[in-house]
Amino acid sequence: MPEFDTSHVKNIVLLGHAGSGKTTLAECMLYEAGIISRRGSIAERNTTGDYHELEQERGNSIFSKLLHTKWRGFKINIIDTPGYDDFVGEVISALRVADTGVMLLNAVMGVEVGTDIIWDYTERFKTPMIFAVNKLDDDNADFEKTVREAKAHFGNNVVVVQYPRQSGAGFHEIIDVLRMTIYKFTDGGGKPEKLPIPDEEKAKAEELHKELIEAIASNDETLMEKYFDKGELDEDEMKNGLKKAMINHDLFPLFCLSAERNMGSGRLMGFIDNVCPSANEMPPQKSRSGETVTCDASGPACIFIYKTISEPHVGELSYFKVYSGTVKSGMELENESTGVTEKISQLFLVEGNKRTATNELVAGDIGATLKLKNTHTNNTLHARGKNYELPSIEFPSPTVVPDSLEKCICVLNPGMKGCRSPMI
Ligand SMILES: Nc1nc2c(ncn2[C@@H]2O[C@H](COP(=O)(O)OP(=O)(O)OP(=O)(O)O)[C@@H](O)[C@H]2O)c(=O)[nH]1
Ligand SMILES: [Mg+2]
Repeated sequence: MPEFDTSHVKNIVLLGHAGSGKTTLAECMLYEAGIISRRGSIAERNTTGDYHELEQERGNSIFSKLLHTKWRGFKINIIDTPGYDDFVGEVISALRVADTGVMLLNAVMGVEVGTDIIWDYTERFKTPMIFAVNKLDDDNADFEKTVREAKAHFGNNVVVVQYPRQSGAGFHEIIDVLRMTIYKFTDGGGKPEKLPIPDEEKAKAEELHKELIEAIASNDETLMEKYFDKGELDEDEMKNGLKKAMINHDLFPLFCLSAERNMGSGRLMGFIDNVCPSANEMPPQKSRSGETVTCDASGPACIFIYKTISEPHVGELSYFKVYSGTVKSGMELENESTGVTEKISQLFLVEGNKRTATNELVAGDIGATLKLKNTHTNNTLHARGKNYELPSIEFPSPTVVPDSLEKCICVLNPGMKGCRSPMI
């Protein structure tokens, strides 16, 4: 029996302009779930995500990283992506397999150019999206301005689920208008105390709660009728309505964070567990020949390779998502693109540069395998007797072909045509 079935696996991608705090947030998520015992930081060059020397030197992510965490009965696969536009290929391949995007907004800078560029890709994939306003502990943070900018750029479908009671150095309280509670953190962050909303915040919280309900109800006729009848929706109705609206790309709930102080990541993970769609709640994939590939763990095995890297002393590591069936170690799968039969000898759960062997991965899950003979990014492997080939990731054309560099980090467009530089 797998530890998590398909409906208990969530795949999220962390997105946002460079420096918005994605890698720091991923670190909080791993720490809160007990996957790591100490929270690394960008300054100390010891985060789980930014493990490459070059990333640590620059203080920026360059490659996307697969991480996973377990939170209250759910497995959350997290893909941390680089924010710089130069590495947008990493964002696109992650969006191909993620079921929800978490777009970080820097509360000091508001919506930045990188936010807009990445947003355009999320629109193409119709990825369900959450916004998370980060760096609320910064003295120059401006939550209201950030929300105004988000609505101006991405529409009024951006709905506030949380707002900070204060920002800057004294930031320690988040008011949640879905749960109608206040989360109060101690200096070290982590697990907050849940308290009733204080009297002086009640009017604002109730107004935002009403806005949230109306936004949810306006996307669903049955909920609208219930709202007219009762003047309220209960928490489950709101959650289900939000999920449906997120899947349809109609609503984008907005949360509050200070990743640096580890405030807000637990509630965000709870929302991912309870509201964000799992892969079997998303529209099914269609193969090139028009067949529907249903995300069902008991169906025929089908995996899609979204990224391949060469690891020193290890060889080729292929990252994949299971789109159908259950992949087990020892299984033989056919590569529709190259025609070879591959033996999946080892399966791994991934935590940055650490790998844990596992025996099986169910439909909807993401993992990695080693040493495939003739399988590359964009290939589909499937059970014998099928001819599934899933749509490829379309990488943008390179604007510069780096033929004069000594070494090139080929992440913008893996296998870039015309690139003659040795790769690292
Ligand atoms: N004050 C404050 N600083 C933060 C917060 N979150 C992250 N930072 C800092 O912001 C800088 C960038 O953080 P990262 O986590 O590397 O941001 P990123 O989005 O992963 O950046 P790229 O990988 O370059 O796209 C680091 O110096 C962090 O310590 C926060 O909540 N508050
Ligand atoms: Mg990063």
